Amino acid sequence: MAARRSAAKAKPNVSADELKQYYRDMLLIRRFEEKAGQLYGMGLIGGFCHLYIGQEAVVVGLEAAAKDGDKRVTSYRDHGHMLACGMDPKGVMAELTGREGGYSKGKGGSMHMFSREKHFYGGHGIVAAQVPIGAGLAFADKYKGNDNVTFTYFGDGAANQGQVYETYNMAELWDLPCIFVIENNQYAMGTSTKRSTKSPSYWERGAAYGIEGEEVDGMDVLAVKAAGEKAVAYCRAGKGPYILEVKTYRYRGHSMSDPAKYRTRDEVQKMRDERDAIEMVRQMLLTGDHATEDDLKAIDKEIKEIVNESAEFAKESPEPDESELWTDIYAEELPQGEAV
Ligand SMILES: Cc1ncc(C[n+]2csc(CCOP(=O)(O)OP(=O)(O)O)c2C)c(N)n1
Ligand SMILES: [Mg+2]
Repeated sequence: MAARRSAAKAKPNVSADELKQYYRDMLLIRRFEEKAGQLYGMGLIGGFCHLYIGQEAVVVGLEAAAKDGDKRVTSYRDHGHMLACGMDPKGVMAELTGREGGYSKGKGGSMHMFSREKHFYGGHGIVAAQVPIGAGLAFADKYKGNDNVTFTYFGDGAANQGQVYETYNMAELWDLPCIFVIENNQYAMGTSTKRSTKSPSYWERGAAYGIEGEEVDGMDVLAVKAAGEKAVAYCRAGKGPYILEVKTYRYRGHSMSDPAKYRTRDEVQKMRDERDAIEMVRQMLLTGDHATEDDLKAIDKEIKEIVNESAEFAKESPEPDESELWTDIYAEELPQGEAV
């Protein structure tokens, strides 16, 4: 089976309520990340912190195509993925500040959070390490005989790693229900895709392994949702893995310390002005008469409150007790069949 270019141009019909939900979900990620940036600046968040601002439509569009039981795994740029799959903003923010109320009891920080309840399997600091893990999660579902799929997210930089291609080979060989989502934000730290590869159409590389895939406009939440639905249907039908190369852009630096010498301010501003995913949905809501300015203001206010509450919780939650140094080190053996 050869890969083919079949960009999802046909946009799905969505109701006004669904469109408002995507607006709300993307705005939550953006405001949460802005707040995380502020708390970092105040010294309340330590270590690494990679913000997702600009890329919101990717996870919101794909989560709109997911069902209960589907799994997701990603890199260190993970806050948006957690919020989009329904994890509690308070637990995520408190993990960022290293507090007891965080998803990893304050011991993991920004890059190491998990939720079995929401089937979120991290949060991985080693570039591309999550890719074989994603195939493993998909293997577990195939083995159990259910129709769940796993969204395995990674960046354009990660896409040049060897383990990605070993994983592609096994995933196709065993028809694993794994959607490889390449979040191509055009940069790996300070290295642009132009400087790192002569084969910049990452999804097409799947052809070498017989994996189908396509490129998607990652600034258009409806295009992402449409492509996600197609990929999900393919995987659920037992046809094997699928690659979505989602073209996106991050507005902030790679992490909180980034001299930003590798791109111009104008380039970033142009994306913000002309391609912003949240603004696009905002305009759709207004021009389609699905919402008034006042409706949108009310949503903004509601999101602001959720984010402020999460920040308050993250400041007030105590630091973990010293005894926590000795917990969660070894995995407890789980009864057969309950591993994931
Ligand atoms: C194996 C490994 N090599 C290098 C690093 C340092 N590093 C962290 S992020 C990163 C860039 C990855 O870029 P990309 O995959 O495009 O993801 P993005 O940060 O753009 O989301 C690098 C080289 C690392 N964490 N792990
Ligand atoms: Mg990148």
